[in-house]
Amino acid sequence: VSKSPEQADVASLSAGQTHLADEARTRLGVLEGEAFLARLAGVQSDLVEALHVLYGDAADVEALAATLVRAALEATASRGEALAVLDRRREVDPTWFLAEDRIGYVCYVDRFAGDLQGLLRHLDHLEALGVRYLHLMPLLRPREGENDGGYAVADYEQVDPRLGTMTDLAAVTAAAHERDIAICTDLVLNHTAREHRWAQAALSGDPTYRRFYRFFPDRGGPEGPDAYERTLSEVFPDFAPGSFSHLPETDEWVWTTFHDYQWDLDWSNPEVFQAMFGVMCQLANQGVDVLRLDAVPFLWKRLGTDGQNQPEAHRILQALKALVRLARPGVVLKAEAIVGPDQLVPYLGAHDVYRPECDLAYDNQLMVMLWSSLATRDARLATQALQRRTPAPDGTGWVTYARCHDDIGWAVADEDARAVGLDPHAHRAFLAAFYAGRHSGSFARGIDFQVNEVTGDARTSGSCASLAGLETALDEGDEQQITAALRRIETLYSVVYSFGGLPLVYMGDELGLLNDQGWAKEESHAADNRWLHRPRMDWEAVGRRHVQRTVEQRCFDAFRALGAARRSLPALRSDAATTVVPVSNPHLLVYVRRHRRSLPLVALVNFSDHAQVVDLHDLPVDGPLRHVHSTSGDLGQAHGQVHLPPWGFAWAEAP
Ligand code: OTU
Repeated sequence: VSKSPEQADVASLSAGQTHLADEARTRLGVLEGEAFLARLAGVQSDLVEALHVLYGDAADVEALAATLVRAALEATASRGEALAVLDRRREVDPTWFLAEDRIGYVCYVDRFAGDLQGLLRHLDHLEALGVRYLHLMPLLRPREGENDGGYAVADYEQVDPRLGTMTDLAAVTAAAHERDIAICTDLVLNHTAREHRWAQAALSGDPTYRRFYRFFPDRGGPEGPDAYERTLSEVFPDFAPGSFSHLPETDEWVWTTFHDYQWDLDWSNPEVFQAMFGVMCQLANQGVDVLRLDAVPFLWKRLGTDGQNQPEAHRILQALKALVRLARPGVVLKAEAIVGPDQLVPYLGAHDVYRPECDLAYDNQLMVMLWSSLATRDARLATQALQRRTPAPDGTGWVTYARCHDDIGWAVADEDARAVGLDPHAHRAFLAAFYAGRHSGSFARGIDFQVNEVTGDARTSGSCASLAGLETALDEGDEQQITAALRRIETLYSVVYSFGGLPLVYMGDELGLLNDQGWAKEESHAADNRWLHRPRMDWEAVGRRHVQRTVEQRCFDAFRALGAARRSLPALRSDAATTVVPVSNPHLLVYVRRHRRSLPLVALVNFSDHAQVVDLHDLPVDGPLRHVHSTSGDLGQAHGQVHLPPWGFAWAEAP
């Protein structure tokens, strides 16, 4: 019987393992050594298969796999006792990050607390909100000047000195772990800053590092920039047009999907893979629990495609996942892929055959549907789009959110828009106009981001509160409008907390922080209006949350109550099943969450300025509902109906 090359490599990797087995037992002790070897047995075929697809032509896969496994062993051996304990706990409870009490928060370290030491002094604020997962925005040393909010990394081995040191990071993760808060940090895989030592070595002609990036002598030729750009789409058409940049030093072109100072790595080079796995191990061993893998759709390039979601990009993630499972089984990978749902679910491992890949992925579609429903006062598009989705595979989950540090791209699928009688292009244009406040009757105060002159598409910047109408209402001093805006924020987040996924609160949303009007004053930010919604934390506003009837108190307490309710019910776990239920009232989004450890939970959401009635006959339930949490504190249940206030929501247990 002849073996496929993959099988042959797995076999010889195993043969070389008598040696490895001894080494593992010596390095880790008998119990940990056996655990490592058992994990290796579980991941090695995934690893070898992926490496074959990626590097079978270019490298000796067996040797490469052996080197990577040794690096994983090294990481296991050096992780420290506290992290070894965490790994063990999470091996026993592998869905720890999907539990009902995992509520997330995301902030820039400097904007939230000055630096990493400062962060240690502000953990109480997070604790009060019920936070058990903290995403710290990019914190490795970026290039000087413009650095895309830290997404242009000049050194993966150093923390941004303005924020602290690797030792400070380890102190933050240790302090967070004491409070059962998991720490997430960014890992930018697709590109480095042009100031990174790899890029600088490449620029000075070092052949090893020239192979880390993609250089072109000119724009022409069958595989030159012009040929690629025929099908690539632009991410930043406004301030960084095209996907290649000219280098005056060497008079050649380099691949730059994002800004000209962010050089795309060439992942078809196995040395890039090895180097990045080293970076992962280092971060994991500072106690980082979750790695947010930035811009993963772009990792593999192919002529004649849009350069996103290539099968090899998935293989890279599968190989990295296999190695992380081996080295630090308690560490979770989160995919940042802002792509359509059909392209997105595969990042959670859902291929024809399930292959472990990322554990979490951002639910961009839910976010867009929430804002769309808010603008139109109509939930039919959301119902249509959300009910036909493929669920996340077992053991994985979504990250749900209303706002993040990026703009909102109006990703409404043509098919969904048409199914509810909307013109897709017109609806996307309406949403951009509405949220930029260009539509009469709009409550929103955002601004356009990256208007694409060719397609006419526009995206939107703005904080949750300003987009939800709080800024307008406060300016007008209209108490009724202030209440409406606060309800919109609460109701949006009620979905974020309950739809199915790890909810992420974007810093400031819990206090209704408005747009940062001074965003353009910082020179390195002036070209990028996403800084409109990246304010500094307002600690006076935090103080006002203790003062009755302030905006901050009303907002913060609403978030707290959502958290408390979520923690009380397994049906609100991130991995409980979600079913969207179409109902006759167009203003309502209705969904049911089911988990074997509790009764089904019905969520009712009213996207209208007026009170609405829900008919129990419309719902898949057999009797009266039991109130769990809601805007008004009760269901107003009478004569087989439930009453929802304007912009209100209700959660109820169903018999
Ligand atoms: C990410 O976003 C980050 O979130 C951005 O802040 C960075 O600028 C960017 O990467 C470059 O590092 O295009 O508009 O499918 O959509 O990676 C945001 C993923 C982006 C991309 C996403 C990117």
